[in-house]
Amino acid sequence: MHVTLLAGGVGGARLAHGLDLALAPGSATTGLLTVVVNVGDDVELHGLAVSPDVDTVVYTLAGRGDEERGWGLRDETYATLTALRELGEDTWFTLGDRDLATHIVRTARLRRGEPLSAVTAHLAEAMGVRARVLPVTDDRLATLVDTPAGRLGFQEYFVERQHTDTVLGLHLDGAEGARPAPGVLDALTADLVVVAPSNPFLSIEPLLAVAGVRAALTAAPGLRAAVSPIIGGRAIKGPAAEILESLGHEVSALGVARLYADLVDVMVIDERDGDLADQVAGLGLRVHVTDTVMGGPAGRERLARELLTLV
Ligand code: FO1
Repeated sequence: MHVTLLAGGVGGARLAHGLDLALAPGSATTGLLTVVVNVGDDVELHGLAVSPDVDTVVYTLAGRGDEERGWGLRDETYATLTALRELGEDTWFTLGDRDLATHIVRTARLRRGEPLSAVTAHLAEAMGVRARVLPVTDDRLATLVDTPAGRLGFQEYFVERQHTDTVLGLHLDGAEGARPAPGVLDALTADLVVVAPSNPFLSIEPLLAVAGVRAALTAAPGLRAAVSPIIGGRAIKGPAAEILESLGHEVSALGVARLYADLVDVMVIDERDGDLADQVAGLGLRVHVTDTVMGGPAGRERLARELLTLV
């Protein structure tokens, strides 16, 4: 079976890990997993090209991610960051020593003219990742966040200011000219395309904004499912609930289902939201109600296996 996951950072990476385990050689359903990842949160720091969502997916699939934080590498040290601080650099973005090696390699290869997709393939292979990890575009695409304090860069909003500003709107800088990276549109012809329980505005919208992606998902020949990132009116992680609210949407799995109603066939909602199932079905969607909280690898694999049975 061919499965494609549209993913942002932490939530996307956890489901990617579950799907990778569920499709592994020797399992009941073997297959190829492609993860198409957001790059709207990419940022240049200390002269280095950092792709946080791409790295979160790669590190998690490699089994090297810091599971507690959800991002970065496990067992990190911070000698370089300390030295940078002593040299007067801003160090609000926590870059570990080993993580910095990733950004050094990425920056060097990009400078030599390699596209981000090729660099990502190299990094994923070097870390022993079986799945194909594709940044949605090799072109520049930057998510900018409009707030009462003005327009902020994504990581300025998310990490430096700890997503405390009210989000009034989003601007996807470069989206008009961004073309899908090689393999992205083809990946949407998979047997199953899953929209991860990532932030619909910060993580999924930048994927859909790349030329041809929304149309390819709308016309996808396989089964399309989305997993709600909102459970019981709250997000597991991050500001999804606050952004739904400030942009005028209902803060619930139903509110998320309304955003995706024209793009997917099945909406997967948590058992705590079972009372919303009829209203979600009323949007013309199939509804699958289950435990969507992915704790450790076993929970991720269980949810992934349930997704595979939807096909
Ligand atoms: N998120 C934080 O909240 N604080 C950080 O200091 C931080 C550092 C960081 C370093 C490398 C990396 O790959 C991700 C990192 N993240 C950090 C997560 C990152 O900001 C993601 O873009 C968001 O979680 C949105 O997906």
